[in-house]
Amino acid sequence: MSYQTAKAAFAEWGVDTETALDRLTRIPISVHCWQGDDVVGFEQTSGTSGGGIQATGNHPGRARTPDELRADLQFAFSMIPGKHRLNLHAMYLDTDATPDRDEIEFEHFAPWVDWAGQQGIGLDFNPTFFAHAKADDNLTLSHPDPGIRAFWIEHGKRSRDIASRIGATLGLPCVNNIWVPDGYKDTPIDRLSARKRLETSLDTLLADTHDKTHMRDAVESKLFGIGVEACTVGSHEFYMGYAIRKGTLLCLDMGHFHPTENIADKLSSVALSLDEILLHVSRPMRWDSDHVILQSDDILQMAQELVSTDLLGRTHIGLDFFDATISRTAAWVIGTRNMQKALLRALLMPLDQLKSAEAALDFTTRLTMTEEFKDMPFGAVWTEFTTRADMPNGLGLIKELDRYQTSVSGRR
Ligand code: RNT
Ligand code: ZN
Repeated sequence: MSYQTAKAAFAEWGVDTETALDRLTRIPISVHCWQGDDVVGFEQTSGTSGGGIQATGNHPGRARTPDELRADLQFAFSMIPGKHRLNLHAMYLDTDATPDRDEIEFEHFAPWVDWAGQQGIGLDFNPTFFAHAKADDNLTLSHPDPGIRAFWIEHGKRSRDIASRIGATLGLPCVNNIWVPDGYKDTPIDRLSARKRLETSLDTLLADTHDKTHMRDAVESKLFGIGVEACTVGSHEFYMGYAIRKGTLLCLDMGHFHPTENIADKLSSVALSLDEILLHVSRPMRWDSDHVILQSDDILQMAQELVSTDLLGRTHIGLDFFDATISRTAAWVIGTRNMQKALLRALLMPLDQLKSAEAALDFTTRLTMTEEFKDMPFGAVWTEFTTRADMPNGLGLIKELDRYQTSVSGRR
């Protein structure tokens, strides 16, 4: 179907496809660096990611250096319409120096900032509280040993300084997201003390004031992880209370809740108590497996909530998935484009009519509309979006993804 025909079909429902396309172009998505190298990073040490995070698979072409990762990202961004962001983790430093986590400085990330400036994209940042000898107990900021806590507090402070300078240099606010793996494999006897230690460490770490136009703090909760099945110190309740009391952003990772929970449903509730939200859009399969996101109901509902609740202006959309069984660059492109497709579908919904039906308790019309709308020509509008950005679709996309993967894996 041609775009013009699709446009007319949506217009019949009172939906303007041009407005939707225009809004979609202006929604930045924070693409996570760690899909490109299986969450390994560029510290001069070996070892696995730890903290219950694990990328599985051995597909050829893992980025082994910052230059390779940047080349892969550049390719991925060239297949994703719009201007987006890169989400960097502290362990992805680019330097010949070998600073420990409590020694990192802005200079160690300068090549990333230069590159982002050249690309005209913003950066987000994350302290790395895993994949380190001092995190081997799966305890960092809540460790009973004050020396270990101090080490991680210093890492967190430095990460905030770096994130602030990144934001100031690029002229775009940098979200600095704190996730710690802290927890217990078996049932702890004193959960409260662990949570008090985490709270005190966070208070110290976040004590310095930073300009919000340069950097915003976020905290990420989790239900459980491999090795910390019995108790996660930074649970949802812990961080929801913390973020509300301290005025940080709350990060909702879609893999960090019970599988039957609807994460989209949480947005409007937390939005009443928080200024801004960070999302880690992910696809958990039975557990926090971080599969590449699809146009699944979970993602479509999340996008619909963002649009219908008018939360796009104060939600930072970050991605968090990693699959090493397929082309890593393709994973980025497919996942990010799926997030955009979900947003496009939401932007094309006749929301005013749906809201009116709901307000009138006319649930029959509401259901008829949502189900009839599933047959609308969303694909033709998406094709128009990519064509205007001079980017391929379908067979053309497969060819491009394959061409890059083949040349990359041949090279490495
Ligand atoms: C882990 C969290 C966290 C990480 C990244 C690498 O369960 O989701 O966000 O995936 O920091
Ligand atoms: Zn996450």
